[in-house]
Amino acid sequence: MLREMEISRAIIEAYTGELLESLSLDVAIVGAGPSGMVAGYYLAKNGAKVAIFEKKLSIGGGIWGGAMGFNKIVVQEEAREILDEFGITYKPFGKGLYVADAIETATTIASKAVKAGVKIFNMVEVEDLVVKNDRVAGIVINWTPVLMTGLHVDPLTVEAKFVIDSTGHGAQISQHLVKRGLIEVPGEGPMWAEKGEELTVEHTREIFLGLYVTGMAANAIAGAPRMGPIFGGMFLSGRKAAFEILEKLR
Ligand code: 48F
Repeated sequence: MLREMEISRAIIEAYTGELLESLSLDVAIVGAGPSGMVAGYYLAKNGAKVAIFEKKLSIGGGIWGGAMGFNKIVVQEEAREILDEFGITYKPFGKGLYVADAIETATTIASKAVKAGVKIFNMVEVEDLVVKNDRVAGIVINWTPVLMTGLHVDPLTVEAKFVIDSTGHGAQISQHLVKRGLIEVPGEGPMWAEKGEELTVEHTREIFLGLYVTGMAANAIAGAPRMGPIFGGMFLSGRKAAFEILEKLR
């Protein structure tokens, strides 16, 4: 017999079990865009306890639309090995550029990350950071619809040894330290693809004890140029953050 109550119980038990299990993490990643999911994959694959919190219903961030809705992305030679690691198909285009399908890229990275052990909590917005003794020690979470509707509902907290701000262009998580006068975020500069790609990886780092930045958030922190629909820098940035954090966790 199909009992509605049993369906509800299955969902609630499975979800709350994973949420309880994720209340204390090695790494809490904020944002399920390319840099966050790639970081999560390498962290989980190498034994870290990691979860991604994504405010939207869908994962993938800026991957889906390619550019202007042409759902293809470009990846440069330096990051080809990451496409290979994930098993994403691509075609060469000119010298040192590869074109991949945006839908295949988003779904494959997400699938590999989840199968590596990353828990993804979608529809959960990170609204603040926990900071103790001058170190980021966790995240403050709430349901996205609660924040969208402006309901006065207090949040919950997840503790983490490291937090990664992978929230893209606005570096939304780092902004919580800006408003407390703890760091400065100049915001990203105008388009310059080559420089932007290079600087994204260079500026992927721990900007405050316990807080890493990846992808476009790393650009915003550094005032580096935006680069449009080329994604190699996002992938390399996620991988760099993962390996630096793994080293520190050891
Ligand atoms: O913007 P996004 O894709 O981040 P990224 O990894 O990649 C940037 C590229 O997609 C593209 C580009 C490069 O060529 O310019 O834009 O830097 O993904 C960021 C994710 O973070 C989520 C947001 O919904 C998106 O899916 N996000 C943002 N703020 C929060 C959040 C928050 N406060 N809590 C939870 N998720």
